[in-house]
Formats: sequence, C-alpha cells, structure tokens
Amino acid sequence: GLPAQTRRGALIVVEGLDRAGKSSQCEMLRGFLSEQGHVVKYIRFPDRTTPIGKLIDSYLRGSSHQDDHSIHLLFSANRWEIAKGIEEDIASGTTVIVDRYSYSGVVYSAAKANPTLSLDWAWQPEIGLPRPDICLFLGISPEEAAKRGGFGAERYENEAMQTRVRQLFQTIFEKMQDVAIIDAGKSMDEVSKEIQSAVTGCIARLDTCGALRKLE
Ligand code: ADP
Ligand code: 2DT
Ligand code: MG
Repeated sequence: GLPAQTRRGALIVVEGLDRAGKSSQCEMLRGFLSEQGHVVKYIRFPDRTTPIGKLIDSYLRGSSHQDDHSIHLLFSANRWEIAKGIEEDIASGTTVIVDRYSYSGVVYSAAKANPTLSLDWAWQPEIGLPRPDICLFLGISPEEAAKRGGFGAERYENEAMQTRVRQLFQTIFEKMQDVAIIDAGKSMDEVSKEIQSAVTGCIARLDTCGALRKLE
C-alpha cells in the first residue's frame, strides 16, 4: 500500500444499542490502530460539549422538553457542526473513530412512532454528511445487554424504546452497504478481534476507493 503520510484516514463508525460495548470497543480499536502507526481520533455523538450539544444533553437527562422533530434536527445539527473538522482530519491522514452517528440519529427518532417522523423523513438532514468507510454494528440480545447492568436514568433507556430501536437498526442495516454486523454478545477480546479484522480490510481498500464520500 501507499506510505501512511500520503494516504487519507478512514472514517469508522461504531453503532449499536445501549450497553452493546460501543465505547469499550472504540477505545480498544483506537489502541490497536495507534500501535499500527495510524494517527487516530475518537469522537462521539451526541457531542454534548457544544452549545447545541448542551441542549441535547439537557433533553436526554429529562431536564427539558423538545418537540420530536426539533430534537431530531438538533442531533443532526450537532453532526453538521463537526462535519468540516472530520473531513479535514480524514484528508490530512487521521483516522476518525465515531461512537454513534446518523444511524442512531434516524433509528432513535423513528422509534418514537410519531406519525410525521418516518425513517425517510429522519434521513433527509443527514444527506451530505461525511459517509463512513465502514459502519460496525454491534448487535446484542436484550438478555445479554441486561447482564451488563440495568437501564440508566436517561430518556430512551427503557425496554419499549430499546425494542423498537433494535428492530429499526435491523431494518436499516439489512439493506446498507459498508456495514459489518458483529455479534457483541461474545467476550470483549473476541468482539475486538472481529472488529480489527473488518477494519483492517476496510483500510486496505482505502488505497483504491478514492476520496471520502458523502451520505446520500
Ligand atoms: P456502550 O458504549 O455501547 O453503551 P460500553 O462500552 O459502555 O457500552 O459497555 C457497557 C458495559 O458492558 C460496561 O460495563 C462494559 O465494561 C461492559 N461490556 C462491554 N463489552 C462487553 C463484553 N463483550 N462482554 C461483557 N461485558 C462487556
Ligand atoms: P450515549 O451518549 O450514551 O451514547 O446516548 N441519539 C444519539 C439520538 O437520539 N440521536 C442521535 O443522533 C444520536 C447520535 C441515542 C445518547 C442517546 O442519544 C440517542 C442514545
Ligand atoms: Mg457508550
């Protein structure tokens, strides 16, 4: 392959339900890629540190109310305000690992069963954002997730919502390209090995797949 300096970075997204192990696996992947000599950055959505992120944080903690469409657009805006930075990092050779992205965005909003908030409606503001080179979906059964501790206190952390979210993730990832579905019920090391292998394949293909694309 090309020497590391001339190669663009990869955009790697990790998705899944609460307690699937996303944050743990992002950390392990970051360590693995750093050891291989890649420059790696970890980001997560929502990014609760920005002004928009603070509105989202307050909504998720139940301290404020928002219309379903309005909060949906804030989650999307929270990605748009960071999109340019991601593109610049990727162009300069940094690999970016993203903990939740547009897929959580559409699925959690559509799971509310609001009649005017379909998956299709929810996807529209995502169009044009940086498109991941690979999306790792960590799939886990409700039983396995329950073994990893109870629900937290945030909005969405309840059985009914998680069940609908699980079904909708299934729906969108079935027909999507560049997605690796990982059985996140295995041990941390086993999950990590599967992720490493999927990501190694993705990075090997970067030499031939051209510039970072956009969601469409
Ligand atoms: P998420 O970011 O998807 O919510 P975390 O990485 O925070 O998930 O993990 C949730 C909890 O489950 C943590 O206590 C973590 O140590 C544990 N955990 C993560 N992956 C595994 C695994 N493969 N097997 C058992 N426990 C795990
Ligand atoms: P964590 O910070 O624990 O991952 O939970 N969500 C996330 C949305 O509803 N829309 C989005 O666009 C994103 C990125 C998923 C964040 C919660 O916010 C939900 C769980
Ligand atoms: Mg997490």
